[in-house]
Amino acid sequence: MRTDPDCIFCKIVSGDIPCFKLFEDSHTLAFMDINPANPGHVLAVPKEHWEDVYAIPDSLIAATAQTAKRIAEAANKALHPDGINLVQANGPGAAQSVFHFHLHVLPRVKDDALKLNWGPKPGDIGDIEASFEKIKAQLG
Ligand code: DGP
Repeated sequence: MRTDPDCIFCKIVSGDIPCFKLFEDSHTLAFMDINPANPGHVLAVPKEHWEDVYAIPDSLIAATAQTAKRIAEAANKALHPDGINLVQANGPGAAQSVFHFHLHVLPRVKDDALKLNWGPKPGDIGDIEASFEKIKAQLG
């Protein structure tokens, strides 16, 4: 299995570091986040070490998403939050701090003022189209 001896999540997967383990299957693990943004904050990870969304194989991101869905359903029933965000960071600019792919399952309380909420406002159509053209060109 792909692993990194310096990775904190690999150490959790191997059992070298304890966690509040909620769920495990052959490819994924879900455990409580040690720095919760809100009560009930959970992380779903692939057991293999893949740094981010660019590196992780399709099958493993799918398996991790399925685990996150299972956790979100359980947290919704157990905690009755006002909502749940699934959040995932890639790179320091997106505030990724652990470079082992993970999905945050983040229960929300109305008006909890987490910085995640950017407050929708209309974009510039020219800017939107310019980004659209660049990304579309990469998709082929
Ligand atoms: P991110 O910043 O998106 O890479 O999120 C990393 C999360 O990992 C952050 O919310 C805190 C959590 N975390 C870091 N170290 C540990 C740990 O040792 N145990 C647990 N359970 N969570 C950790």
